[in-house]
Amino acid sequence: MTTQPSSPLKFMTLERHIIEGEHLHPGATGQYSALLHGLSLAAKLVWREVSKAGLVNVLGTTDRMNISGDVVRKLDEFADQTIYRMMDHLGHLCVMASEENEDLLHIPEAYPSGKYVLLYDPLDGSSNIDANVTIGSIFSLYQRVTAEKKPGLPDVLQPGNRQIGAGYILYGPSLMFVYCTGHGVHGFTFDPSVGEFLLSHENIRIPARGSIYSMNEGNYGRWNSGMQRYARWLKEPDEPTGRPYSSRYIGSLVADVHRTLLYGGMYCYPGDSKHPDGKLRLMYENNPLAYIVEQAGGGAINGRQRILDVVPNSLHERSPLFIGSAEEVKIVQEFLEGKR
Ligand code: AFP
Repeated sequence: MTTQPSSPLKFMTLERHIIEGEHLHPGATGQYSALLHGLSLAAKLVWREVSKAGLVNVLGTTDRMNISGDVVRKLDEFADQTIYRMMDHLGHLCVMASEENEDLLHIPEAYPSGKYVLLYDPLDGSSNIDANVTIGSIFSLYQRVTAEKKPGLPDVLQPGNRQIGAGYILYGPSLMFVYCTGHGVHGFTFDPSVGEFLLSHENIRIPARGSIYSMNEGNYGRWNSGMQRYARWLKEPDEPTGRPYSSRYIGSLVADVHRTLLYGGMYCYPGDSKHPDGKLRLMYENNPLAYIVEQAGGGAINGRQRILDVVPNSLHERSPLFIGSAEEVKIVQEFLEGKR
């Protein structure tokens, strides 16, 4: 007996999804789509290397420190160069900036320059690499704002609310590409048997509330009193509010935020007495993730204001981050403002 599927099977590749997205913008030239396509190709190349970690000589550190004072690992360097080389010759970018490089990354003169700007964190959570824990790449896209021949800092130092797209790639048990161009947040899982990213998480919406919190509580003693009160509140038993919450902390921001996006809850990286602005980078980590989480119905603040409204002063500036379910962000904000 043959059985007919009750509804036709729909396989949506990332490529087709990007093109369908382009059709929502009459007059689109395809340049923006080409950028997303380039990034998805870079993801596969980085994944190829990450998935061999442990077998070939890609684990461990280089002898360099990056601008943030972190030791550069071999895979950091590989991911950084792979993304740059994949994107530099497409003709759609005018400039790039990467968490691993102190200065702007200009497009070589031999290649045409375009109207878009790319910021990226090539390998977030890289201190987890050697333990085979999920890591990721994060990217953020802007439109060029300067008119001079050579693009400059103003093109890159734009507030997060000017992003025209953002996404991340997760190198975990499977390879995932999650992106948003202002029309919902969509997740694609790589199917190695066909070599394609296939739509697996359509229109992700973050639950309005959650019962998981994620923070490095080793820093508790250096937090301000509002943050300490909040951390204690999360652990107090209280049935009506679902407390105590569960604690989960991977230590790869991109993976912690991905879990928060799917399950709901709260991720916090506050400033403390030693590092008043925390550890995370506004341009490469906080802005793209805030854009995605907000587009999925959640929120992201730095304790004083919405992350996306912060006007950046420098390429590598750090900022506290409180990101997650809309209701949970309101609660933490009340603690930080001393209202609880
Ligand atoms: P790396 O990419 O240098 O490993 O930075 C990772 C990170 O910025 C973020 O992904 C983690 O959530 C955070 O640092 C972990 O840092 P702590 O050790 O302070 O919790």
